[in-house]
Amino acid sequence: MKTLSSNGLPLPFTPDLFAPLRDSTDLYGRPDALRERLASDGYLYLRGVLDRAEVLRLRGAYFSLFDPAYLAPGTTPEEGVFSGRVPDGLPPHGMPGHPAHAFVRSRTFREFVGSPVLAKLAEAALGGSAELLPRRILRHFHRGAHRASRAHVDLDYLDAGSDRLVTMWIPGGDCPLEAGALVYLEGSHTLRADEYAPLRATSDRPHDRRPITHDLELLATRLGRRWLWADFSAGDVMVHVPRMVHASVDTATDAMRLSVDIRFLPAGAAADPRWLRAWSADDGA
Ligand SMILES: O=C(O)CCC(=O)C(=O)O
Repeated sequence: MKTLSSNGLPLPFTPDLFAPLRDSTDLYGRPDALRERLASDGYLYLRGVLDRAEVLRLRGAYFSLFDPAYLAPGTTPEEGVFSGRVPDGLPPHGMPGHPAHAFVRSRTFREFVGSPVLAKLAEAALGGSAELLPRRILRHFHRGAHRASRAHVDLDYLDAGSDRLVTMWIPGGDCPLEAGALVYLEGSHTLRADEYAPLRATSDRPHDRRPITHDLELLATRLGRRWLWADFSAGDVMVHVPRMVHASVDTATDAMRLSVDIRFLPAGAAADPRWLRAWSADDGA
């Protein structure tokens, strides 16, 4: 049995705790069917929606912004393989001065997230015209950091606007589970917040009430639900609803984990004002 971890806590990869995501790629291009599936499952797992080469170009453009010492000798920025050494003086991820901060403000990134393919998918998911929120997050983790996203629902971060939003999570390269993939708690979009509220007592960030917990095994066991997973490839797109509980596992591969997450609202719906500015890791949102 393999054991994963999330934020440094062990997470056994067992059938009690894990099950595969349902693949909805066959519904692609059928907006009504996609919307129905999103409502029933809380997520859509769509393979190969984006051009793989375009995603890898984005990956290469990002990793080429770093000191080459960050990348393993003989590898390309597109591969994004960690050398095992974080360059001296690199600011914390996403803070001003870190490449991710400039990258989310770049034309390359703007064009990527502004893809008509994503806009069309958002329209299908929302059932009408959609607007992309300006706060777009680039996440990047490397092996050994023992850092991942804690279990949470997006609504706890976006509760000052309409709840009629959808999130897209886009792996910036191949992202098998061990590379630090996103995992979804099955059927969790139908849970009431008070059903998982007691789990908030077990948190490595007690000062922050938004994450539910960093203990993914505890959450799954207490709620009797499994974490849904996939080995993602460059070009895949996940769509999820704002009450779906999700998290990620620690990166255990040499290839670094890169992803983009973006949110869409129905055109004209009230947007949370914190999401109307470009993302910075210190923006508190
Ligand atoms: O990429 C991650 O680890 C977290 C992403 C996320 O929470 C989201 O897309 O809503």
